[in-house]
Amino acid sequence: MKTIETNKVANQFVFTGKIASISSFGGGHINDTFLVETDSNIRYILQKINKNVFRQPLHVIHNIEKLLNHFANIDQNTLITFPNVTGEKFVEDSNQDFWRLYNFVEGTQSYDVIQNKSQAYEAARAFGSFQLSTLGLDADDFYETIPNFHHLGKRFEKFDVVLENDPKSRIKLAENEIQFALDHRKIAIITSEFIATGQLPVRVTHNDTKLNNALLHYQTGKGVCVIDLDTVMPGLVMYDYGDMVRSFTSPVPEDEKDISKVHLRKEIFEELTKGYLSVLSNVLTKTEKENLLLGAKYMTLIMGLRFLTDYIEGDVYYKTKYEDHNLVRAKNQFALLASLEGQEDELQKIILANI
Ligand code: ADP
Ligand code: GN1
Ligand code: MG
Repeated sequence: MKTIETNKVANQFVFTGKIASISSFGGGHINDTFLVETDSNIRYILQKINKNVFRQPLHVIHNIEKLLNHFANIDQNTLITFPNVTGEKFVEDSNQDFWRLYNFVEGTQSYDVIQNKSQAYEAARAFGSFQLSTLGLDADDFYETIPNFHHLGKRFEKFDVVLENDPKSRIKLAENEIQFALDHRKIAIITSEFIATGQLPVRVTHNDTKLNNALLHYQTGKGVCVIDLDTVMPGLVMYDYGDMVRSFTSPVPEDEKDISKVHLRKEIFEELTKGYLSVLSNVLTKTEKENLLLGAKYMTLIMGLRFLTDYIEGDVYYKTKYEDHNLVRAKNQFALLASLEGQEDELQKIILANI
């Protein structure tokens, strides 16, 4: 594969000024992200879409343009994409990789760990506002950019196959985590039966509402916008709520090695629930609201399972920095799920007090 020059790619987009520098940016697990600085002082985010994860990059581009055009029509222009010299919103390089250029949302910051209650409220309010703004969209107009992305049953099927093959002989190093996952398989069964009843509306959802995909104002702390729109596609609100609970409530990063530090902070859970429902309580159905906690269990389990599957398979999906990085991540998710399960009644009361 050729080494692609980011400068050459960036220069095929239409933007203001001349490139001063391009550097790697952010801590996402999926795409290659670069900060582009220019002599005009306007900054940009250049991203290469991970084609191992998004097999149809043009579907991702389609969805994002559909979404951002709709946002522009309702006067929400915080995040925009730029065209290339022939007017398309992407550049394809000689390795058949697809790139896009966003504005850098100035004056904002993203976090890996929530430091105070207000951040939880604001980041959740940003994801709630996002959901509110997508209500005018038709889910049928969006491609599924990763098929069965949040299908827990199918994730377990994949897990079974990987366990059977054990390609890196890692099963023996993850026996407790494998047992934890298998003991929780019933969540997949119960939820899939419930989803099949059609009681939860399919909406255009974000599907990756991880804390560092929300940008907060660096001085006021107010939620400014949400980013990482590659997984915006048909989905359930309980997935988005659940992934916030998963990624906001632990006091340590999702790859903390000292697992004894991992637990669900009830006060952070309460603030995120308040922030999200402050925007959405009038538009979600009763069934959606009553099943938010199921979403939290479901998403924490599915992420633990995905990290564990990737560990056993040999780290083929997530970017990793050391040998058992994915196993550490899986342990974190499972510890968080156990903590959630220990507080379930109190958490459900918090939700019911805010709907
Ligand atoms: P990934 O899919 O790999 O997670 P993201 O789209 O989330 O990629 O980008 C990675 C990080 O880059 C984000 O967590 C955020 O810190 C930063 N980032 C991405 N887009 C923007 C933007 N438009 N403005 C400011 N920061 C951004
Ligand atoms: C990935 O792209 P990023 O880092 O925001 C992943 C999410 C996981 C998350 C776990 C497309 O999110 O599903 O929840 O890592 N995104 C994709 O940290 O797989
Ligand atoms: Mg991200």
